[in-house]
Amino acid sequence: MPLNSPKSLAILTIFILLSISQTTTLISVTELDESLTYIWPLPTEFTSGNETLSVDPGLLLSLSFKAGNSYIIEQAFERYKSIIFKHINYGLSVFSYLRGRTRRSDYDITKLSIVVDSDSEELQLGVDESYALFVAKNEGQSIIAEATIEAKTVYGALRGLETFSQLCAFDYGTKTVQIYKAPWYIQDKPRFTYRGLMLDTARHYLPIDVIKQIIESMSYAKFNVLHWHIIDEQSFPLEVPTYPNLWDGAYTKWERYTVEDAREIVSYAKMRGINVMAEVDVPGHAESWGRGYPDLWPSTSCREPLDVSKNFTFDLLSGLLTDLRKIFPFELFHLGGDEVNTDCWNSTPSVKHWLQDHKMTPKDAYQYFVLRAQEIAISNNWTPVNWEETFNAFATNLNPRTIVHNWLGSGVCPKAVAKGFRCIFSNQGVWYLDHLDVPWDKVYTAEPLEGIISVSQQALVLGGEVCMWAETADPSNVLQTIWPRAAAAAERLWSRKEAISTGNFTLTALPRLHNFRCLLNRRGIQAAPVTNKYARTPPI
Ligand code: CP6
Repeated sequence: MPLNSPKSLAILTIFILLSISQTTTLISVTELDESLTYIWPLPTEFTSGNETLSVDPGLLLSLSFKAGNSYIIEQAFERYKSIIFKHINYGLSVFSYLRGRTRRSDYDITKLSIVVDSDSEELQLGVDESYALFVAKNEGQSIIAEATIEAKTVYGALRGLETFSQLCAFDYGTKTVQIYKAPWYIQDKPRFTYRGLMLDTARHYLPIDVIKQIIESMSYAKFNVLHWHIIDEQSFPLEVPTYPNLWDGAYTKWERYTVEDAREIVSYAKMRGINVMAEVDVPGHAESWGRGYPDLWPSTSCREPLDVSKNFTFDLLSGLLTDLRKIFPFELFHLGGDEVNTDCWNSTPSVKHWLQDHKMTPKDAYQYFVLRAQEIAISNNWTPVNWEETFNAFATNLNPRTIVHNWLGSGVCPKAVAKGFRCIFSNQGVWYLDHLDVPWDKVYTAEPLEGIISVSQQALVLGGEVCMWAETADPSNVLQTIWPRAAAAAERLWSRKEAISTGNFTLTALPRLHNFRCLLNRRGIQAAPVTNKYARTPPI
């Protein structure tokens, strides 16, 4: 083939373009304090050494899984490989290889072994997320060093992969990936089973790609539940096949999720070990439902709470939840129940008569609505979660399986667990991410078990959740608002209390969080600076 033929020119052009696109973008390196361990959240137990091991960019996966292949692990391995070796120039390594510079034998670690006990890929609350990770030299063997992840489930293996990726550092001098401070022996498991982040897609619509980016970033901090507050009074962005006018309540027809979109989010999250808990907030916060079905409004001047007096309201709720059941396999379902202002039930004649006929006060009707909604959720084989007002108003009548979701201050979890209910901690004073004035250390020092002394009652606190209410957040700022403060909560929820609660946070946690924020940036997540007080000191 002559060198000036169109074909060879095309090949040459492609090669040049590839080489240019391989030019690495370098992000400034911060000095690391050798005495700290830069894994976020901090593992339960670990020891490290002072060796440096290089990692082969052609790293191989050796998976031992009872069920044979695991698509979840294979895909995760590929994702992490592209994160770890992001700066490795494959385009030129073909030539380096021919020159004999990057043979496998040049690297210490050429293979990652993952051993998983269980043959199930079922993802539910309480799935075993523990793992052990070893990275050590193998004296006198043909393999120079070994990296091994052992886990009970594929989801434990995913957590181990994340930790492994955080050990890998790109060395800007040699342009290779290195693991410092080897040998590593890590045994890790979460402190709490429920580690959530709430997204509100009703105040501002979030496109699927943004939601996926948030889910991907959640997995970096080992979160395991995405609480999707889909609908609220302002908009109803979800397709509901049985009641096809409901999504008339979306802002526009472009700002909507089809059933397929929602399924895609659930499966994208599952691939990262994250459950999706959907929320349908009733009977308050539901004005938008009536745009498609005005009968749900008590009257045109009273549009929420939903009309408690009509059978249609509960028929629709039942149809809606039955449709959602086919999308959301997670065992928990959030029924809201917060901020219900019943005044307008009393001021709407038809509803007022209904209340009188049934000898109900507006508060009784609020309870009646919440309990009927719970029955519908339970008949769909869901465990109901409700905001704390429901517990505060009629605790003993709630279904005993109810999980109480805290938000008003820190008082309710101690009371709920004393009555035998399970609880999720989301104190708005510390874990509402839209409160921009809450500094990272206030997020970090929030303690879900505060005020609960009995060990058996402590066990009823499933964990906690940071909430990203979206009145003032949309795709332009949502990631910056979530990160890095959500990471502070993530370490509180994952790591042992004793390991992170002692010492001077400015010395022990802040540099590590700063480093994790930098990791998010390197991985393409627009996390904001940790604090405007942590300016870098100029070199002397
Ligand atoms: N929307 C819904 C909200 C809030 C709640 N529920 C909320 C209330 C107070 C603050 C932040 C958010 N915007 N549906 C409360 C659970 Cl400060």
